[in-house]
Amino acid sequence: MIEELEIVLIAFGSNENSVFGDPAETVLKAMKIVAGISNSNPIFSDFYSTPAFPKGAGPDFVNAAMAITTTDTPSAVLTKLHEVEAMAGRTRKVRWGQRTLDLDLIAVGERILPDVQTYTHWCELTSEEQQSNAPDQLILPHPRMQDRSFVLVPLSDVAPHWVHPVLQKTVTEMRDALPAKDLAEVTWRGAA
Ligand code: PH2
Ligand code: MG
Ligand code: MG
Repeated sequence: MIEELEIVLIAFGSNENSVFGDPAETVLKAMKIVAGISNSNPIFSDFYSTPAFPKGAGPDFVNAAMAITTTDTPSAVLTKLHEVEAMAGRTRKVRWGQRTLDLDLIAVGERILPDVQTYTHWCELTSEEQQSNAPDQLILPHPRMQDRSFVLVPLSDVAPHWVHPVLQKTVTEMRDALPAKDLAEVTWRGAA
């Protein structure tokens, strides 16, 4: 049987030094490790500086993204990403607090997980509800990807034409639909 290679979109963020170095060194090292799990040539985004969300939540982040391919299940990929976070010394303390390394699984191919109803529930939470509720299962695509310039700007380097399976928009279209002030806050800081 020929297993299907699926595209995996991953977002990287750091706003605290880790055992890998400063935030940019931490993200780069993590990207190189993640590249090792790809079944084909991994694609690296450029690096961006972004103000912490929510406002005032800590130092600026370095954000980046990657597209890899895999035959692994989404949960196997997530386990690997958690292992890389642990290698960087990540401890899960405060949600949305300062973090040495955050790897977010944004999408796996066209998959909608666990199902459209659950996806839609998480997608439609108000911003207040989002602060106090975190899903205990993997939701794909990432329910907040369409709102976040620090995800969509790097992602548009690596997968501009990927189409969101529920919203039916490309990464570029989602990025360009964001408020101009959100996009202006994302500053290019160089190639990986
Ligand atoms: N990640 C968060 C919370 N806030 N802000 C920015 N700018 N970049 C991030 O990657 C980020 C954030 C939770 O993972
Ligand atoms: Mg995150
Ligand atoms: Mg995360």
